[in-house]
Amino acid sequence: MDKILKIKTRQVFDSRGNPTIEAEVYTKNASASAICPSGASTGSYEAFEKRDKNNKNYLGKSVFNAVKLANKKISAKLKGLSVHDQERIDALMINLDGTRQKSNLGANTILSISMAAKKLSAKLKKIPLYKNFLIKKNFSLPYPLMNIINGGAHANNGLRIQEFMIRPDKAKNFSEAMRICFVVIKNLSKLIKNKGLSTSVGDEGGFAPMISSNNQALDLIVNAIKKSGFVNGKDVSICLDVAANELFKKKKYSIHSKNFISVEKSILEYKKMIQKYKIKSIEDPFAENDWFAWNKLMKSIKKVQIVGDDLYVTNLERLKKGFLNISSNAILIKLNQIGTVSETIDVIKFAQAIGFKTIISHRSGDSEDTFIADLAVGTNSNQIKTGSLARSERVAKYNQLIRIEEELGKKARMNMIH
Ligand code: 2PG
Ligand code: MG
Repeated sequence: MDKILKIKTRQVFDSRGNPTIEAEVYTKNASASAICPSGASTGSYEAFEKRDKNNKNYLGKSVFNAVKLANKKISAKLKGLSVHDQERIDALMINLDGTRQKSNLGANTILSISMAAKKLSAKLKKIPLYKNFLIKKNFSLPYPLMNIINGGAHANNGLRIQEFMIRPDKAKNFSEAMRICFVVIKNLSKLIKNKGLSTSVGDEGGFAPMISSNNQALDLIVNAIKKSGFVNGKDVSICLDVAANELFKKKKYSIHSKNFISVEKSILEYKKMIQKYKIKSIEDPFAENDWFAWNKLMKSIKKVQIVGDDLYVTNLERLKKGFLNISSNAILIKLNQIGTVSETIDVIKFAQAIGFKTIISHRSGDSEDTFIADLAVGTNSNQIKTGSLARSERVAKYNQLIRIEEELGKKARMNMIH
């Protein structure tokens, strides 16, 4: 048995320059480490992120208390457990925390250890990480959802919708998926430059030009797709993350312009947008508690992937509620929304059993850790959302998927998109 000897954690920094926690799990002869990501447009049902609110030196953002708890309390608790018994490791940390949203120990503290344990288990079994999840053979690669124009909380350009993404539906393999996105992004860059706008990027590596109308962003992307020789809606599809929590006030939404309008009117606007731009996927079209609006949208449109992110926060209870309410047909999966690898796997299993597409996702504050690339392959997840082809913390995940595809060789195939 490969017994856990100790846990060592430290404060490191994420891609936005904010402190985050890195955990290292040790057995006698080996160790593995993992870094916890952090979101900006967070759902209110997400698990708690522990930070030192009173530490002025780091403007309340340091994680030294979490580090202390992990190195002493959690380390002592996990000592002697088999590193391969992920469920036990996670259950012990959940019990030690004892709260609904992991507010004692912090989901960031717990998750970094949970992920590091999973990695160490794979290392000791001498298998790649992706082979240490649900799928044991017939692996498939996810379609990338590349966030090529950033708005909302991830940029300061005034764009209302947070993420304008492309998905290379035509790609027969992952390398081809990357090539298609690469070409579209390079053409988009030229188009933005030609308009005299800046090609600087937002938090997730997508361009963040100073434009404020959704349609302007969508027109740019449609033109980039065309210029690249691809057909919008066929070879390449446009997908959105509205992050509507941020655009919601008094039962009304300001998704399509600065004006707040009703759910019914917002749905009409969505319909126009879907038709005009052939949009194939919309994440968080409405706010996290507006179950009525989600259901209404599901009833009003067909053949569009509706993705719950802040709605579900990778939480099994909320997913069950959404399923009964017919709220969406896909779920975004973020490990740190729930706080352990085991709970994340449970949610993925349930989602797949009810026929939902699972989309593994980064956070807007992320790191060089590529855990989610392996998670996507190892759970047969349909898509992965991990930013644009810019900023190393985003590109690192794509590069890991390229390595996995290479390693799988002839056995590698793409997941089913439809
Ligand atoms: C989202 C995510 C990731 P954040 O809303 O889907 O793109 O953003 O990490 O800021 O919540
Ligand atoms: Mg989202």
